[in-house]
Amino acid sequence: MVDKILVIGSSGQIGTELVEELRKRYGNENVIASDIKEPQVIQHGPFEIVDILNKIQLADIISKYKIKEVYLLAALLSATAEKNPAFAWDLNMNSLFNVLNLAKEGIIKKIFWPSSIAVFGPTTPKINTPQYTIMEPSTVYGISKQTGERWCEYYHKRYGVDIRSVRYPGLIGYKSKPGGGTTDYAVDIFHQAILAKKYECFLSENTTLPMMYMSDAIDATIAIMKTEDSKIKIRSSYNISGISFSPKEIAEEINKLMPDFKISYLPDSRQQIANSWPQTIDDSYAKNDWGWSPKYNLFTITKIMLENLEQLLPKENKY
Ligand code: NAD
Ligand code: AKB
Repeated sequence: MVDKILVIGSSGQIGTELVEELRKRYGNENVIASDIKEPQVIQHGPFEIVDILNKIQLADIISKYKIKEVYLLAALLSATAEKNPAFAWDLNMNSLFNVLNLAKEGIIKKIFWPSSIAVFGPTTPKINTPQYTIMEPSTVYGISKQTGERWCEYYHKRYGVDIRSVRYPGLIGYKSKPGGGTTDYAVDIFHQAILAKKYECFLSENTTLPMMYMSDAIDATIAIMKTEDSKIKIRSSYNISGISFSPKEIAEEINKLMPDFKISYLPDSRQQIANSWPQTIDDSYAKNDWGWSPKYNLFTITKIMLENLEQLLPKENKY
């Protein structure tokens, strides 16, 4: 029998695609989607409104479906978190404690919780950023992710909680809109290319950041969860790397398929956040421990994003 899975924050950018893939693998009825808002796309399978900060609601759903595995995706991302640091801290930390404590009590067996490249800060080496290095994040989001990593490791060592985590870079997909991050430009740019043939970027042209196509991120997530327990050596969070590029480089790639696309630059407060993050990531621990390997490069991502958004975005809004 398959263990029942609960995805919390399932209506967001990652949740939308993770639920679809988990259901393909484990069956619609075995994957329960949950969020405080309705799904962005039509999903086939159970959906429940659950506020992760409401312990009673959470306990009810866990018991109703006899949940054994939780993917906790609810969080405020970097840019949104800066607008309300106190609430971001409350949501990002207490959501994690609510789930960790269910595992500590033996009610659930396994947790996936994502960290981020935001755990690194201005004093971290920016090129080929190592797994173990200086970590002085300067955003409330980064501080919450770094603290979360420490608690994950603590709950594993102290209480034997089976928690698995990766530090996602900026994620790019066409199936849903991003939810308030600094790397969102790398999704928005494709929408605006299709809708307006131009894009005003909120980061400067040479701001290089680590990024990844959503399918690679979903593969990494499911792969780390399926890996034999003894092979997961890091219980804080694993570096994983896809590709790295700047706004100028992605615009050049779009121009190869859409020669009349134009980009301009008007950096805002997100520039400072981007400046504090790595440019490239060393993911050798993930490669060695559980065989991580990305498949998509900038060329394939650009082609997939443009082709799919051309079909999906409403014709009447196009240029
Ligand atoms: P998102 O903002 O698109 O989705 C988060 C979802 O959580 C939303 O649907 C939101 O409604 C839901 N949510 C918010 N408060 C909730 C609550 N109280 N109870 C239940 N649900 C609630 O974010 P995402 O991009 O899907 O990211 C998911 C996770 O991955 C987050 O932890 C984020 O930090 C991490 N991450 C994402 C990226 C990325 O590029 N998308 C990169 C690094 C890490
Ligand atoms: C953000 O920009 O906040 C996220 C992340 C890298 O964690 N995409």
